[in-house]
Amino acid sequence: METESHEVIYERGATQDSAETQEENKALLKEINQLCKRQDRRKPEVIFLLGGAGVGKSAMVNTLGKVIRGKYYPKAKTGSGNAKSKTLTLQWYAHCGVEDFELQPGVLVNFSVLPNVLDAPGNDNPNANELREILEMVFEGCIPVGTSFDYLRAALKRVKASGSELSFTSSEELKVTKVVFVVSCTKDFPMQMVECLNEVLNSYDDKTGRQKYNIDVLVVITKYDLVDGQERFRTDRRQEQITKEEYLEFKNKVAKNFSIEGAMQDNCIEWVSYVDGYSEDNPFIDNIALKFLRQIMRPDRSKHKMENDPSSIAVPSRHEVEQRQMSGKELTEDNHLYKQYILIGLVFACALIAGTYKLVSKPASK
Ligand SMILES: Nc1nc2c(ncn2[C@@H]2O[C@H](COP(=O)(O)OP(=O)(O)OP(=O)(O)O)[C@@H](O)[C@H]2O)c(=O)[nH]1
Ligand SMILES: [Mg+2]
Repeated sequence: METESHEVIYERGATQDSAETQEENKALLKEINQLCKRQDRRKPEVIFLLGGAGVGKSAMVNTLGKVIRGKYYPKAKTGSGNAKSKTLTLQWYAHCGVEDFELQPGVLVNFSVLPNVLDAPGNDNPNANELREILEMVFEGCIPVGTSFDYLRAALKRVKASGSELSFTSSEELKVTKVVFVVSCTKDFPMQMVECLNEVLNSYDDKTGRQKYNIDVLVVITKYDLVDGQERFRTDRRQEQITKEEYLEFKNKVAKNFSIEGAMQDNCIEWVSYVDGYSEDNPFIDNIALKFLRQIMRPDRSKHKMENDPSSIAVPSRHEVEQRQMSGKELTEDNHLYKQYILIGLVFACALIAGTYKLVSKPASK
């Protein structure tokens, strides 16, 4: 009897929550629509999903598409979640994979500025140098969509062995503006990947002294439904679940390694995806994805707004410094020569004066 009444209370609570969340979701969609219409939003963000294999990057793309179009229609292939990557090539999902004919009429007016998403294969044990090079190439928009990552890694090894460099051209459209670092709370924290990302993002231009990339990072912790007590999401719970304590420990690692302690709300999102077989409408999942879109599209998320400021500290490049040192050396060498010539000239002049004096003074003494 007692159990029955508990269930009734839980159900009622869940329904009330769900209705409220549905209302909130409608308001969120309106807000995103306003963000799309802003004068200063001329171009879509380019989001790069970075993370290990099977953490749920492709499932994220499908979930974003679902909340925009209103229907779950998976375009990105998802895997089994084990170490072998399901996504094999660099994938591009313009406007989160949504086409304008799929939109519900009147919901999003200026949808062409919704983020474009780059999804790549995950790698749990990356070679640090290789990952740094690949990240730089992705950020600069140098890897054509569809490129196999196995091919890319092999090509990098080949050129390194031959002492040459890969030649590539950069595409403005593909240049990354935001990195979404995807970590699954059911997997180990990818410490090495975070270090590589930080190294690349902190690198600076030799000429201007500015950071090379104006890229903002947002962390997404996926598979939050697998944490004890998160039944409202009702997704694929056949996977290994974790306790609240284990989750908190993982979340602390995220905060520490990304240095976002005290600013978690703005920089980290607890995420649940729609997945194949568990794609029935769930306002709680929609709510997470809509809040993510709002966060990504917020105009104040830009890392530094001075990117168009032409002024910079005038520091000579290493080449220029070497040239200056060379010419300085030549100057001092020239100086030495010059002094030597004067000295020799003086000696000659003295000898000449002495000789003339002797000549002049001889007859006088006779
Ligand atoms: N329970 C649960 N399962 C999820 C979630 N997101 C993804 N999955 C499952 O995790 C597995 C891997 O998901 P993918 O989206 O293919 O992962 P990925 O990061 O794209 O992996 P690669 O492309 O292989 O690098 C699939 O079986 C998904 O169904 C989630 O939020 N909750
Ligand atoms: Mg994938």
